[in-house]
Amino acid sequence: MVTAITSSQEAIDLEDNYGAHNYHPLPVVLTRGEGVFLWDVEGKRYYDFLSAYSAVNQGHCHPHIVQALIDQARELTLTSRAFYNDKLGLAEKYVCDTFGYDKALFMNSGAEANETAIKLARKWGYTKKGIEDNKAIIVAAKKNFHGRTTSIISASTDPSARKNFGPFMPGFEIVEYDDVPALQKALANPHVCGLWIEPIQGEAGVYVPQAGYLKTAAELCNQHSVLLMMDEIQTGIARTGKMLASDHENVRPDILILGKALSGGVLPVSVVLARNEIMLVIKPGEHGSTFGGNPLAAAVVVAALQVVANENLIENAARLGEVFRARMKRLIEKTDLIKLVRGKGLLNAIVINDAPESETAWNICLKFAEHGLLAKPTHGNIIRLAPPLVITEEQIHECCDIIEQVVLAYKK
Ligand code: IF1
Repeated sequence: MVTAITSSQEAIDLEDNYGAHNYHPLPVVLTRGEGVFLWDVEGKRYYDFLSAYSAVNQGHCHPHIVQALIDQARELTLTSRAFYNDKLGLAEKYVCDTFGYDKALFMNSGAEANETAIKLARKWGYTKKGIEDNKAIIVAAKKNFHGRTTSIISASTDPSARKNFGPFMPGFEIVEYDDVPALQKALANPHVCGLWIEPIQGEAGVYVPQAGYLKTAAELCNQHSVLLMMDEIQTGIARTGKMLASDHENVRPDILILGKALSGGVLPVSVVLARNEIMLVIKPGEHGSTFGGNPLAAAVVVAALQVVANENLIENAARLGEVFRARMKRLIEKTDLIKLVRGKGLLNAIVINDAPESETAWNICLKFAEHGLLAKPTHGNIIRLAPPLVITEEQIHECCDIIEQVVLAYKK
């Protein structure tokens, strides 16, 4: 009976033999994390340039967050919402004050928060906008990523997310992202209750819409009495150099959806925020979750958001994002392996100059790992580069040196 892992290969074999094959990880087995660093079971240290898809913006195992977790775990972890607990209200107030909303509804995964937003928008559509029964439509964007549930993938345009998983949920209309005329047309339909978008499309390869798109989308929603449902699960909590990516255009979504870094990565917590007139359409018994709003999560959320404020993570992401993109732009002048760099704050991607289906991005990531930096390719030969926001300027330069060294030495 194996009780502890002694080599990377052993861990890889175990996962391969006993785990479902729903992922294709880089061949690195991690055992410890601290701040911007991860260590594998052989003791090699890496810079983390994925941050668990932006869930560990505060850095791995942040002491303030871990302390809150331990303290609360000793007191009370779960009661269900059949009863009140003495931590949930504090966390609800904290997130409402932080993001400027009246009400919060806590769930666990990002997918669940998006499901919650869909139910909220539909019920608002029927009870407030007066949409005919079962006719509500939510407008979503091409190349979106909102999670893995059967309803959510019904709005996906990614064949690998959908193929053989039908039949699909009706009630979604898909429009081109970053396309104002398409929005004007779609939102004019009186059956539309919500526009459901990401302010920057993460999975699509950190695709940043043109300046003004979000602002115009918000105005069109207002004009047509449609709720703007913003999925900031990946872009929120300081990642893009503002608390929310929507803040870059001073847009206030009607329904704000957060997850990932809301807990600093120590446990799954998501939340949906809205004004009273929207949130209060859901009545007791109509929505919920066994674990949603548990006191352990509530204590962790407050600590995780305190770290964002105490350690100036917004300013750090904004400033170091500029440094990072400037370094990448200089690198692009020295190589034709990279086509472009794009992103905001510390959510960035480099686009590799090769066929989307080629293995170049994957092979470059293997080389990055050899040189002590972990990143993962996304669709279409794009590498997302998103370190924890606690990274220092000196460390950013060291990481840019690694990226530069690997890219300039790379032979196709
Ligand atoms: C996986 C991507 C990132 C998200 C947005 C909702 C969710 C996500 C904007 C769902 C989750 C993750 C999930 C992870 C891969 C990852 C991802 F490459 F698929 F697109 F981050 F870039 N909205 N994104 O990005 O949240 O239910 O997972 O908590 O393997 O599915 P969840």
